[in-house]
Amino acid sequence: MSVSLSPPENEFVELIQRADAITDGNLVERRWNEYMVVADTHGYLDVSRFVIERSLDENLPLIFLGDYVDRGAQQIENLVYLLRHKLERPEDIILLRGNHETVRINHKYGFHRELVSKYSESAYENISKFYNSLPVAAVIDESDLLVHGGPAEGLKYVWNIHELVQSDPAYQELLWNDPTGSDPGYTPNLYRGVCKCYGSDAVRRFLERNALRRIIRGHQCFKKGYKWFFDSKLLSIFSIPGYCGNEGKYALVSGADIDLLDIL
Ligand SMILES: [Mn+2]
Repeated sequence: MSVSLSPPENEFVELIQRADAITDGNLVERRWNEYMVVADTHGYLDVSRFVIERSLDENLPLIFLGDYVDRGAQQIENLVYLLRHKLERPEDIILLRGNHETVRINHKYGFHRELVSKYSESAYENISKFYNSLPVAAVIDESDLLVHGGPAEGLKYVWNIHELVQSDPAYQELLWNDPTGSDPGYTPNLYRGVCKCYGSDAVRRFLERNALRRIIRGHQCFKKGYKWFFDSKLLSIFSIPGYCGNEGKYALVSGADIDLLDIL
């Protein structure tokens, strides 16, 4: 696509409204045997380009785990790029919501400032409405749960995600929670100051109750660009290389197998 990634305000707002109108709902389900998973991109357009081009070359569907804006140098461009591709391939691209797809966090980490300096406050109002239409989780092939943060303490069954609204604690925890090796259940997330940490028992019980195989999530930077937890029941991925002196990875999932591959 050669169209500008920095369109005039009316075109930008129209793009957001078109993306809002094709919402996948809170929980997306797909029957994919082979697919790509990409974690945080945070305004790093090169990362998004790399994986979208790879998915086109290999004719694979792909799912992004959220956090498209804040922090990086090309936040508007990254969002525009991803939404254009989502509109071109609505069935084959899933954009989940991350904790940075929220108004409060955009005010703190830069996207609100970038957007209103280029466009206007009313353009940003379209964004905040659009965020609420993004799915918070996906179940692929009735086996894998994909989510930005991880399982939530109050969430018993995956299908309960359909009924959640943004203000529900479980909805927030899906976006914010982190894994921990130090306690098997749910504990306060002292590092973030919000939401919870989940341990091995919390994950095992959630997977068993929902007859799922594993969880794939983003939200945290690890040196190798990924980290396995809890006997390979949970995979954490980070896709921006060099963000914290780390490698950037995406996952290529093929049935029960997962390959972790370099970005850029
Ligand atoms: Mn995050």
